[in-house]
This record gives sequence, structure tokens and C-alpha cells, in this order.
Amino acid sequence: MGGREKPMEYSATTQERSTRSVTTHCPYCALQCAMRLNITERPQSAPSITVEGADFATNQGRLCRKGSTSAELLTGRTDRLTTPLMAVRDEDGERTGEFREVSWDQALDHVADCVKAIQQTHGSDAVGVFGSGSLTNEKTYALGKFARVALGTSQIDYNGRFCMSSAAKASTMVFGVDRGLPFPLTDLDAACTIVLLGSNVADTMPPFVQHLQGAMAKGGLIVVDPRRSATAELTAEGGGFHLAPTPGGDLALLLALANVLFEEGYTDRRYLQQRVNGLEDFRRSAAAWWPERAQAATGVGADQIRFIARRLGSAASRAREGGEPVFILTGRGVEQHRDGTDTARAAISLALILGLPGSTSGGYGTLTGQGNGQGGREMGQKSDQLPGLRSISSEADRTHISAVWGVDPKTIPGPGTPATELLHTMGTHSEDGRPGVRALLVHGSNVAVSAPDSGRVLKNLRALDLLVVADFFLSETAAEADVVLPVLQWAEEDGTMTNLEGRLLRRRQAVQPPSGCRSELWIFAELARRLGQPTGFPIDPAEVFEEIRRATAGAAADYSGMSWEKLDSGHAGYWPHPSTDAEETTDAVISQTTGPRELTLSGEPIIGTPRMFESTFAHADGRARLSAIRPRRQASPQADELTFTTGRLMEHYQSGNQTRRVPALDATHPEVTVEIHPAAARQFGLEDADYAVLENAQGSMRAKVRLDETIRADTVFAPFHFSGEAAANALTRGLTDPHSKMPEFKNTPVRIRRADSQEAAS
Ligand SMILES: Nc1nc2c(c(=O)[nH]1)N[C@H]1C(S)=C(S)[C@@H](COP(=O)(O)OP(=O)(O)OC[C@H]3O[C@@H](n4cnc5c(=O)[nH]c(N)nc54)[C@H](O)[C@@H]3O)O[C@H]1N2
Ligand SMILES: Nc1nc2c(c(=O)[nH]1)N[C@H]1C(S)=C(S)[C@@H](COP(=O)(O)OP(=O)(O)OC[C@H]3O[C@@H](n4cnc5c(=O)[nH]c(N)nc54)[C@H](O)[C@@H]3O)O[C@H]1N2
Ligand code: SF4
Ligand SMILES: [Mo]
Repeated sequence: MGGREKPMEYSATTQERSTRSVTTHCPYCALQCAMRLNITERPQSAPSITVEGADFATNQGRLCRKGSTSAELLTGRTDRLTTPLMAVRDEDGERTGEFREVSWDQALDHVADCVKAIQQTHGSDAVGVFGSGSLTNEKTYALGKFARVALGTSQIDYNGRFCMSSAAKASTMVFGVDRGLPFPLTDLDAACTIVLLGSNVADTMPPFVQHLQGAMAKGGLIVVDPRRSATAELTAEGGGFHLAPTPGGDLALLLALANVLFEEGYTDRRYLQQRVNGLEDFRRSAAAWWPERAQAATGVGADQIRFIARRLGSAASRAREGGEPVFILTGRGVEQHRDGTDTARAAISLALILGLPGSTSGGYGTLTGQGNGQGGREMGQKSDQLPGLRSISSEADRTHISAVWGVDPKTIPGPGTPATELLHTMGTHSEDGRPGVRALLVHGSNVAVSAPDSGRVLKNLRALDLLVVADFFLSETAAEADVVLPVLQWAEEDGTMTNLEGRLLRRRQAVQPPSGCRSELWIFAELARRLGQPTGFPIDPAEVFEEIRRATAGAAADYSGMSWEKLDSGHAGYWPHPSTDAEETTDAVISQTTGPRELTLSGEPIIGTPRMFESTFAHADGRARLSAIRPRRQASPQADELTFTTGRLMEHYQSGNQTRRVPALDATHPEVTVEIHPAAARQFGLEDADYAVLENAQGSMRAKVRLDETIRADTVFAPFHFSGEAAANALTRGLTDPHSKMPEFKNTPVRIRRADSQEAAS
């Protein structure tokens, strides 16, 4: 087993002696920009840390404002959790809102005793676990194993259900496997055309924009977004195109684009014959969506649909003849819907009829969001899944994992309850009469802010018999906990992350954690011991990584050929990498296998599979699967309603528990704003900078009005980074996609009115 490397690298030549540098990756999004932390130790005070971008394929030295200020949360903070906390209750057992500091033994003994008591009375499934795409691969893997082996519960799911599940499901259905980008990001650099559906990378992954420059320069950036987002604005530079369908109209739009491509003979017949099944079923679905029908459903003009389809079709034809490639990419804007899986499937289908995936003509990808969003969805914290993207319902997969875990396959529980239902039924009973969990352990998510219908989630959190939250700052969710466990932050721990390209990276320890904090691997081991499982939970991440290699061997997301040492020494490792593969692939070999395309990775040695599907797709017969896709009828908003959609600001990350604590970021958006078209504002009696109340059956939200002429007049937009009265998720519903169980964050009917003077002042 590979020993742990020295946690710090010293570079004494260019810096003063007391300054050292550690190269690692950003704590936030899936671009996983490389950064150097320069740490200067100071006598009698916390070390000072500066951050600079490091050279790496995805960011090429750049960082966004979140990344460049990330070290401000590392040292010298008074709000850092540094000791376990337990909620103080009054004589009636009611919470007082106060916490008291306790020792680790007290906290963990209490958790273990409560878990045992709850499980004895109500069964193993009465205890649930909620994980995260922010956790390293090692923590994710250990969390999934802890739930199934130490708790014996099926009730585990994670925040990736809110994030990636529709596109993941669509990729699995069509390609047979889910890797967000099945090609290196730098492949985009050469593109002549890139279609970005529901993704605002200019705000959500700013260094990503470098990879759009080629397409922008050729006038080939096509952005689909009901708002003129910062990314849509890029289409102005070079003459690209911005289409603004009504929220949820993307599926009809995609089918109409396919309709024109079929009608006008732009499809790649040879590719479809050789590599794809189900063409006729998809063709029939597209035939039902002629451009005029899509115009009525989406508001995008039929002429514009024809124009874009022709442009896309002719670019793909040129690409087939050796021209520059064409890519279709999706983000949360099209995926977080009740028909998100079908919409992602339609985007993949469009790419397939043009002959793009797995060819030199281009490809399809979804832009994974969280830092370890990709690794997080393949390490076994999803309710229906075991490590390696294995299925918890497959006998063969259960047998493989039980051998690695050293347990009887029969003891591994079956599929659990997906995130929204888990949170909406906890502390209560589900609508079909099944009991919800009575205890919940949360690792890496702030569900009180980020889950749909957050009012209901908050109520349910309060109804639990036991809520345990591991975090490094007291989030809105942790504030509701019975026990808060202070854990390590990114730069205080070692591990691996898998970025949006399926590339494994080393997260490196750079600073010492506060003495009262503990690693989550240690917490799982200590709790497991108290629950009667003294072995099987190593606390060294490198040792867990070795187990991951064994657990994923032979699976779709195969890490078995990877090595901690190679990742550490700068190898670019992309899964799948079966251990039987050649040890290393050089750039020269890669370019031989991929024809005219070169792979530019700054000379890093490559291991694994940077480009997938070059010869086959991942289904047993090697072919991709097209099928029928039929948009379901959705109720239109009433006359007094607008469509509420949500998303992100550049300066804030997710529920804001980290970035709202960075003064420079907080100052850019001290309060939540709602974007509304001036015509709609007039209709509802609102003026710029007024306070508005948005409301519906779920709840209400107060926000400052920001007039925006570029948003559709039937749509309003607010970010979800804020809590309390400013929480966007007070309005979102618990409706989910039937295939992926992803909630519909981006299409909620709301009423809007001016806040009265009392509401405005609050
Ligand atoms: N600054 C910042 N960056 C982040 C994050 C963050 O919180 N803050 N989070 C990270 C994570 S986890 C994720 S998942 C990614 C998300 O990254 P993105 O997918 O880029 O983020 P969103 O802002 O949620 O949505 C993108 C766009 O979808 C548009 N949209 C809304 N409804 C619709 C619709 O019905 N159709 C279409 N076509 N578009 C629609 C919105 O107007 C928005 O501009 O970002 C990652 N990066
Ligand atoms: N309305 C609306 N709601 C949305 C979305 C939307 O677009 N609109 N987007 C959804 C999406 S895509 C996502 S990904 C979710 C994200 O929403 P959340 O799941 O709430 O994600 P974060 O805010 O990143 O929460 C992470 C929490 O874990 C902590 N944390 C970070 N790293 C670690 C770690 O290693 N261990 C532990 N124990 N804690 C850690 C942070 O301090 C923070 O409190 O929100 C979803 N909610
Ligand atoms: S783009 Fe993402 S990974 Fe890069 S610095 Fe910003 S938050 Fe960090
Ligand atoms: Mo996400």
C-alpha cells in the first residue's frame, strides 16, 4: 500500500525561508482548478496564506473569485467549529437554540447510543445518511460502506441527486455509462461550434470560458437560456446565438432541432447504422415536433430553430470531412426539471444523429457541478448504487462488493430512498404510509437551504429523533442538529477528487487543522467501532484508495489501474483504467488511436481513458441507444403567476455556508435580488430596488427587485445561495423526474407583489 507522502512541499529558492508552497485543487466546483497555496508561518499567530492559480489543463493558471479567496476560510477564524457540540434542551426536552461543547467521546457515544436505541425499536432503516459531491472519493466510499455495513441501513442518498442525476441517468440510458465529459475539456478548444444548454459557465466556472474562445471566434457559440446570462452575453462577441425558451421548453426545442436535421438530411447515416440502435423510435418523436409547434411551446421562433439546426447540421457535416468539431453540452438549467432526464436524452440524441459522440467530429457532455460531483456519483453513496457505478440490485455487483467488504452479500441492504423523498418524509410518514427515517447523519450538505421546499425540510429536520451534522462552519442545517461534529476542510486533508472530465486529482494537505477537529474517516471508524464493527474502516486516505481500486475493479467506473503515487506525481489519470491496461499511455500513443486529434495536456503522462466511446459505447452490444422521447404536457402558469427559475451568482457557492463568510464575496451581493423584466414589473406594480414578495403554496421569499430587460417577461430568476426570508427554495416544490428523481428547481409557478412597508423593513 502506498505510504502517505510528505504533506508539504518546500520551495525555498524564490520565497523567504518561512514560506512554503503546496499545489492542490480548489475546494469548490468540478473544474477543480489547480492552485498553489503559499503559507507563511508566523510566530504567535495563524499562518498567512496566499493563493495563486497553477498551470493545469482545465484552468490554465486562472482562478475565479471564489477560488482566489478560498484560503480566507482556513486559518484565524472565530466562526470555525473546533469542538463537538450538543444541543441544549430544556426540562420538557425542547431545544433552547443553544449548544454546549462536549468531548469527542461524549459526542460519539451519544450518537452511537441513540442510533442503537432507534434501530432496536424501529429497525435499521430508521437511520438515514445524507452525503455530498463535496466529499473526497475516500470519504464518499467510506460513507457508503459505513451506512450499509455499520448502520445496516438502505437509507442513504446525497446532494448529487439535486445536481447531476438527470444527465447521469440519461448518459447511462443512451451510452451505457455516465462520465460527465467523456473527453478532456481541452478538446473543446478546437471546436467551431458549441451548443451550451442551460449552463452559465461564465459565472459558474469562469476559467472554463477559455475553452469556448475558439468557437466564439468562429461565431459558433450557441447558448440556450431564458435569461441573457453572462454566458449568453458572450455570444455577442463573435456573432454567436442566444435562444431564450421558456423554462422547461428545452425538450420541445431539442426535438424541433432534430426534426429539421432529419427533414433536411443532415444526419450521419453511416455512423447511425454502425453505432446506434433505436433510430426510428427517436425519428418518430422528432417528427411530432415541427418548428412551428415548438415555437408555440417555447417562444423560440420557428425560423430561428430552422436557422440554428442548419448551422449545426452543416458544421457537423464539415467536421465529418475533417473540419473542426462540434459539441453539445448541458448544465443544470435543462436538467433540474421534471423531464430533466428526457431533456438530457434529447440533447444526447441530437449529438448522436449528427454522429458526434466517440468520433473526431465532436461529442456530448454534461458539466458536472460540485468539486467531486463525478467521484461522488460513482463511489456508492447513491441510494441505488455500490462503488464503481455498480448497481445495488445486481447479484454480481453485490457479490463483488461483499467480498471486498468482508461481509455476507445478503447483509448488504437493497435500494434506499432518493434524496427529495428521504428529506420530505424524514421525521414523519411518507404518503404511501412507509415510515420516514427518525435519525439523519449529514456529511457535506446544507439541506435546510438547498433542498426543494426547504420550509418542509426544516420542519422535518426538527421532527427527527436525532440529527447529526458534520461540517466546519455552523450551517443552517447544523444549527438544527442534536450533535455537530467539527471536521477537516479541503486544505487540511489528503484525498482524491474526480473532476468533470472523469480525471482523478490529488487533494493535498497544506495546513494543520485546529486541534479539536477530526477527519471524517476517523469519525466513521470510531462510530463503526461503537456500533460493533471494530475493523474495516481505515483512517488513512491512501489505504481507502487502495480499497476503492479493488472495489471498482471490473466495474464501469474502474479505478483499479490508478495509483496514489502516480496521481501524486502528476499523471493525468482518467477512468476507466482497468489494472490490466498498459501501465502508461504516452501522448504519442493517444494520438495514434485518435486519428488526427492531438491531446494537449502540458506533457503530463496519461493513464486510463481520456476519450471514451472511440470504438464502442458501454452497452453490452457496444451500440448507443436512441429511443422515443415524448414531452409530457405541463400546466401553464395562471394569469397572475410567473415562472420562477433559480441558479447561481459568480461570487457565491451553493447554500453559501462557505462563501457568505468571505467578506469580499459577501460584499458583492449583500442581499438576494430577483431579476424581472420591466414589463412584468409594471404589471405587478414593482420598480427597481423595491422589495418584492414571491409566494406560492410552498412558502414565500422576500427579494430586492432588479429590473432586467434581457430576461423573458414570463420568467423571474433568483439565486438559491441565501437563507431565511431570502431562501429561493422556500418556493420550489418536491416534484421530481420519474427516471432520476431529480427535483424541479427551475420551473415553479409563483405570484409576485410589492412588499408592504413592514415586510420591506424586516
Ligand atoms: N459561482 C458558482 N459556481 C458554481 C456553483 C455555485 O453555487 N456558484 N455551483 C457548482 C455546481 S454544484 C453546479 S451544479 C454548477 C451549475 O452550473 P450551471 O448549470 O451553469 O448553473 P445554474 O446557474 O444553476 O444554471 C445555469 C443557467 O440555467 C438557466 N436556466 C434556468 N432555467 C432554465 C431552463 O428551463 N432552460 C434553460 N435552457 N436554462 C435555464 C439559468 O438562467 C442559468 O443561467 O455550478 C458549479 N459552479
Ligand atoms: N433552487 C435551487 N436549489 C438548488 C440548486 C439550484 O440550482 N436551485 N442546485 C442544487 C445543486 S446543483 C446542488 S449541488 C445543491 C448543493 O447544495 P448543498 O448540498 O447544500 O451544498 P453546499 O452548500 O456546498 O453544502 C455543503 C456543506 O457542507 C460543508 N462541507 C464542504 N465540504 C465538506 C466536507 O468535506 N465534509 C463535510 N462534512 N462538510 C463539508 C460546507 O461547509 C457546507 O455547509 O443545491 C441544490 N439546490
Ligand atoms: S472555477 Fe471552480 S474550481 Fe475554479 S477557482 Fe472557481 S470555484 Fe474554484
Ligand atoms: Mo450541483
